[in-house]
Amino acid sequence: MATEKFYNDIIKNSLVDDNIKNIALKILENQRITENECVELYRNAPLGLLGMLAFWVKTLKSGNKVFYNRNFHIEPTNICVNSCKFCSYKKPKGDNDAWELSLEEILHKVSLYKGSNATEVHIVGGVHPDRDIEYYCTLMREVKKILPNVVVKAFTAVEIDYMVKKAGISIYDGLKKLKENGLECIPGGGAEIFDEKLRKEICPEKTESNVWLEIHKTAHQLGIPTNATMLYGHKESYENRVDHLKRLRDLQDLTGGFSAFIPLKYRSENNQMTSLGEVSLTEDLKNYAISRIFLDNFPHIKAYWVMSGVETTKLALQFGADDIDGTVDDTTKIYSMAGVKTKPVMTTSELCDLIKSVGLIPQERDTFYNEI
Ligand code: V47
Ligand code: SF4
Repeated sequence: MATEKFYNDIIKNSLVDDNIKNIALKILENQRITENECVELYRNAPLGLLGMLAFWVKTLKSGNKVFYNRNFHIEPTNICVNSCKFCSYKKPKGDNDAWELSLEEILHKVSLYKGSNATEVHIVGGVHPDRDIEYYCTLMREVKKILPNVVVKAFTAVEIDYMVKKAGISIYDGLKKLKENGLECIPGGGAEIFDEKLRKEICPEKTESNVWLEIHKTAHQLGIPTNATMLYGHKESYENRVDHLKRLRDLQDLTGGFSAFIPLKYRSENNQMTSLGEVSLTEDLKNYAISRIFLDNFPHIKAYWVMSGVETTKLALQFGADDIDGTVDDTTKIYSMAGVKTKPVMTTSELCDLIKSVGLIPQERDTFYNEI
């Protein structure tokens, strides 16, 4: 292919050291890179080279297209049994900023989308101590009665872990029940960082890494597609990031059930880790690019515009991302409470303009990446 030769010539004639050059040529030839090579890219690869390679990998997977969807978010509650140190969202019961929507309030919000062309509802919240799997099954059934054609993408593995433990049932039985009651896709939250030592430090009560992975594996076995995230830019090392990505790549080799990987930058306002501050835009772009390169078996890398902001999202599309999530249309407090200023709603024409502004082609999709 002419483009491949063009890239090949650039790499061979570039001034980067031989180690990086060899890894780059491997990527260009569509070969999988190792964990050590991945750490080497994080440490020593020039950003421009990473962007070129990640864009090449993205192009092989999705051409010039960038995907978006028509979705809306519902956050039933921010009351949570856990106390993750990076979380600006969780509030104790009775706090002025705490909320717990009743079933009626949630269904009222859902009914506002009748006739709206929305294809997906994303339902995620805190792990509420008084709510159980029956409650969430009822919620999904009622949502489907109101919007039968809208796909229910709901509950992080952390919420699911709590539901099944509370019900005293296995992960398999719990997920089967959720599926029978309307669950069609599981979002990628709660993965944070898999390294056990660091996980204990930043989110001590949270679902353990192996349980998070087991829930996603079981979902895939039941035919429920899922996403995966990684919270980066806090206390993790490059080795921690690579370990996280490797565990995801290994599971994807086994099941093929992940649709998208979503890097989530740690946002620092109003939480117990505020003093850490935030990493730079350079670090964000490096992370998008390396995720795209290393996760060679993930079909999509999502730049979640609500989290990253519009300008970083545009840049992420040059560094391997091929999806920007959707209209979202919500108060999406998880980020606004952590200091993100982006107003969490975009029209489809604004999403398309964002994509076109960097010379790429917008493609509407449904939750399962069928083109619409
Ligand atoms: O798991 C919490 C993260 C996640 C902060 O699957 C924070 O399509 C940054 O997973 N700074 C939930 N991040 C959101 C999520 C998600 C969002 C959009 C789409 C999808 C998808 C998934 O938010 C949590 C946690 O990693 N988070 N606090 C913070 N201060
Ligand atoms: Fe609860 Fe999620 Fe916040 Fe952790 S990140 S405290 S699980 S709402």
